[in-house]
Amino acid sequence: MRHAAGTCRSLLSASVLVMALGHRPVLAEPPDAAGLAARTGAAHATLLGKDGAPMVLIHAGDFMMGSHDGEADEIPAHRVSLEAFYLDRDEVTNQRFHRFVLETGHKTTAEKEGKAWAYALDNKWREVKGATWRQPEGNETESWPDRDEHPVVSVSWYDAEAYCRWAGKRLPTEAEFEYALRAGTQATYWWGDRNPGWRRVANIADEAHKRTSPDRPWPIMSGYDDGYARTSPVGSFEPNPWGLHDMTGNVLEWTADWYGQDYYGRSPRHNPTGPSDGDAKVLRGSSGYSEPRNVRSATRASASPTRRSDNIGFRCAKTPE
Ligand SMILES: [Ca+2]
Ligand SMILES: [Ca+2]
Repeated sequence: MRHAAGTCRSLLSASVLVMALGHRPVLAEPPDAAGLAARTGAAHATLLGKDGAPMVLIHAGDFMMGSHDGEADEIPAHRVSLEAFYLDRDEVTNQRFHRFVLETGHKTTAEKEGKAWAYALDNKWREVKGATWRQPEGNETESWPDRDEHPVVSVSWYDAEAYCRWAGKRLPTEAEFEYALRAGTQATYWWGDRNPGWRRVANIADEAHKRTSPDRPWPIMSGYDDGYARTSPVGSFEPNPWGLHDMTGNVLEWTADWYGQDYYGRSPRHNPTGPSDGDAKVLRGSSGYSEPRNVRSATRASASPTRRSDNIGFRCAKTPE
């Protein structure tokens, strides 16, 4: 396992400490959660979106984005400053997405085209006929009932963007996602540089995944057992230092930005929003199928905005009014 941010960590320790002390996330809860609202600041409760999902206020600040020694598209590590924003505490669930579909009649890309990608039990990625957010594996791979609290998957970027717009929100930018994922940390992962061991920090490719897919061709976080071979209910794991769940792992998440492999070399310092156009949108945060190297905080992924598969979901952001 490589430690992508090791060299810059010591140089940045002072500023990271300042950032950590200066960022006290405020959890915005529904008005009926009066006790919690009173403790954390009731003024933020009105900023909830139409979907009622709890949002965390991420304070303005700056951080080092990318890495010095990761993949080519993560270089150079560069300082980025951001305005404050709200971010959903959790990935959008099937239950919330269902309500959106009932209210709007939205048809997902997978439903319109009759197929989606899934990781089948024979350790192969394939396009599965009939696979949609309602049945991410179609009839070809394992399925189980009662996924209301699991993250919605098999949704394209267009589906994710439509949901966030309906909810009065927007997709986070790539920079916002990495800032919120790192939550003041500069280590390889938000929990540190090492295998999490006994700590339950994220649903990633682990011993549970290996048990159901023993022939999988890529490495797992050896010895770490999060208990889930595929998706897990949102919020099943320890939150990161800013109170956000599943920023690492469970499902990859769509961001607003177009993907540019060399974008970090020309990114503006303040509120970067990605290239003006492109062929692929940025996915961040890794999934339950992700090997250790791809679980790193700096890891970038991308896909066509029409891509949908059983390891891709999203959460929404909102600009304070
Ligand atoms: Ca797992
Ligand atoms: Ca995630």
